[in-house]
Amino acid sequence: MKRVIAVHDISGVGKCSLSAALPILSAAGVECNPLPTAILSTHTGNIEGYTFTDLTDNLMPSFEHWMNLGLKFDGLYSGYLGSARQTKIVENMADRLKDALIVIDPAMADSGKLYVGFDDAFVEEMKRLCKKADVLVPNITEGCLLTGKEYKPDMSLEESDELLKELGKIAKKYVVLTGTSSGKDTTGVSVYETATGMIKHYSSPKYPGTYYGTGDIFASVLTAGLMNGKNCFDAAEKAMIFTGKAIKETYEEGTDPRFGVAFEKILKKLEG
Ligand code: PXL
Repeated sequence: MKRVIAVHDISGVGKCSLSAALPILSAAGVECNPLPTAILSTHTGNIEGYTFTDLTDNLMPSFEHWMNLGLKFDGLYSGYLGSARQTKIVENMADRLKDALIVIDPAMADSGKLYVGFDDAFVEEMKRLCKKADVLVPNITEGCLLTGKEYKPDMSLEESDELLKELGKIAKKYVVLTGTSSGKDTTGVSVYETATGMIKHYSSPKYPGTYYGTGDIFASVLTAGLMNGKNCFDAAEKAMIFTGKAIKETYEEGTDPRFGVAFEKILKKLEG
């Protein structure tokens, strides 16, 4: 069985980060070893009063313990980090896991804005970490921050292709850019292969509202697909379809989208 270290926070409510990575990778038959970066009561998006406990000092000792046990890891999958110092720690892990696929979601911003708690200095640190990515998985806002391009809410596919190519100078093998769109009723993903310059676009219906945690669901299904031997284009398409279905379930249920999407109902689609 393939084994992946997942370096994300755990938010008790919100179905993002490790609360998505663990069930999704497990359902897809991949062992997920969580390395929590912080513990929060909820995610930080549009919710007041959340608690935050930083776990920076636990990261390297846990990793060293796993190395001392002689464990082999097939992937390192990082997402929301709890402090700027954690970017260097994850870089160090990436350097030491020579045979692992490094998947980095620079989870720090959306809709043109940095998440609460992050600043320009963090973006600079994240830029360095992203150079370690075999597969880099930013949304449009994060892509703009990583490349210094100005954020525009409704980028055309031509514009997002330019952004993809710039991001391709950072990532080693693939860039999977989320939130690209060919029209106002669609959202989708674009995949860029650095070795060939090939770009493919996949699109899905767009639902009104902001659905929190969907970036983490997407990146987790993508990572599972890559671990299970899919190529990056097919893995990204599958992840988009899965995330779209989870959003549709939630939209139809009419629950508060701040508390996450109903991916549990469709987890079985990841089996086999
Ligand atoms: O889904 C991204 C994410 C992860 N973790 C925390 C967050 C967010 C987005 O707001 O706040 C704690």
